Amino acid sequence: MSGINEQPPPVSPERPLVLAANRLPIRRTEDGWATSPGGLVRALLPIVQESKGSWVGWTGEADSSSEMIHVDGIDLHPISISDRELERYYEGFANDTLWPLYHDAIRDSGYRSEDWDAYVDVNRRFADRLAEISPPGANVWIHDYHLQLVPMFLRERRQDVRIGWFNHIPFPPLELFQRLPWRAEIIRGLLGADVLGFQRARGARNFVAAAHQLAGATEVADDLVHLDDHTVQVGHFPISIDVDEFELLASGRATRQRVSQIRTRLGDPEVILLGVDRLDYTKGIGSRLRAFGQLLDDGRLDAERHVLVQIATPTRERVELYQEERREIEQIIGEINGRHARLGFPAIHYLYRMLPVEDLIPLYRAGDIMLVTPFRDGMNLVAKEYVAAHVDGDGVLVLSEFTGAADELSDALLVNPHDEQALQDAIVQAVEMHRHERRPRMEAMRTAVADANVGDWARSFLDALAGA
Ligand code: GDG
Repeated sequence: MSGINEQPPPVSPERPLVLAANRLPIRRTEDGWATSPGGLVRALLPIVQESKGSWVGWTGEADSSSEMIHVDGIDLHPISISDRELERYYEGFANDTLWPLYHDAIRDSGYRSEDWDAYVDVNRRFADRLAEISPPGANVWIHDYHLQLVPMFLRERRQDVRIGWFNHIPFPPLELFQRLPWRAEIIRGLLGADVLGFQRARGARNFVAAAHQLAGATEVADDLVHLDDHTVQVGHFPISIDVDEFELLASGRATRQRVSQIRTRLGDPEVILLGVDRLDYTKGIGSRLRAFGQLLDDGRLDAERHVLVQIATPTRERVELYQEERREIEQIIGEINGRHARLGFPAIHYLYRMLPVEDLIPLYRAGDIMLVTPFRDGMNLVAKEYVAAHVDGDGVLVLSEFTGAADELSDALLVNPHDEQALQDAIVQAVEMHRHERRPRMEAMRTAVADANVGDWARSFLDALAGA
């Protein structure tokens, strides 16, 4: 986390940082609660701790108590959400309406007014809690598409706090966004903020166009929009990972030993191809598997020499579209293994579970080729983690053009995942790439990732907020 301590902090005990996100950064343990791991949490927790701030969010359990929890030196304020509200606000409006729409409508969205009503109620509950617990003059930083009405609701109650909002997922072009029956309400909700942050410049541009068209906001300067005596800064702040942490974990002796164990267990193939994703239909897992299967069918790859490891992390398992996606992926894997596996040696090694990070990092290092092929992705941290973990300076990243990461990682093999032939050709190109080409590409990507740490990302957003 270089960068955080080099200049005066944009937040301080006089102007503490209050965070709001759908989920609190905690998980239940035998003795109570512990903070959950992850680069974002590790980057933000020290800033909250040092500024004596707090965090507002849902515990992950329905109808949980809203009594404050104190963990690792910070105050956590749980928002109680009922099972019915989870169905409507979270699984319904956030994940069945907004998620597909914001990811290029690659699945149809459901538009149900009872889901919208629950979204409004839960957003108001977040804003009320923030209004109650935020110290005078606090910096309030709201995260993601679950909470787009919170900026407006909070501004109605507290004009003394600075309000920032960051979108972890894409913000769609106007032609898609305007399908949403509650489009103007969402735009007005967001315009309650002082700073609106997006992963990519095009997300910021899409928002400005929607704010102009749907709410009559005017663009008064390059990154400033104005509505009803209030000016909002709109910018892009590409998120990153804790690069030092990944490099450190990837360089250890234990990791090197695990890498050679993995190769042996996989039957010492010439090339290990790897996919690591939440099992989400936006991630393009099925297309990638089909491309690999077709290459085996056509003899362009050979299951004895080339194996694919696919880690799929369970996610949103109660949502029907996710259940369907899982069935489809498992069927494709079954068919490919049925045709190409040998006894004891599947062509595709598939794990449907969340691995501990100590197991994930050796896999990244063992992966000669990383396949990151979403149809649309706000950023995609897996791509950056793979690059950071390749301290050996080798490895090839096949990366979808439709990820935020493609803006920074132009030395990856960039591919259009909708184009089956292009996807197959990119995989073959990665397999055949000579080390004289692989190494300079990886070096350029490692420089790009090392130049922007998650701490720098947090700092740049908070600097913008402090200047608002
Ligand atoms: C959203 C946006 C944006 C995955 N499997 C395991 C595991 N993971 C970790 C990875 C990575 C994270 O999960 C996934 O992050 P992504 O960025 O790839 O994707 P989303 O979950 O969709 O995240 C995305 C992000 O927010 C941040 O703004 O980049 O665009 O959609 O960190 O390492 N971790 C462990 N075991 C696993 O099996 N330990």
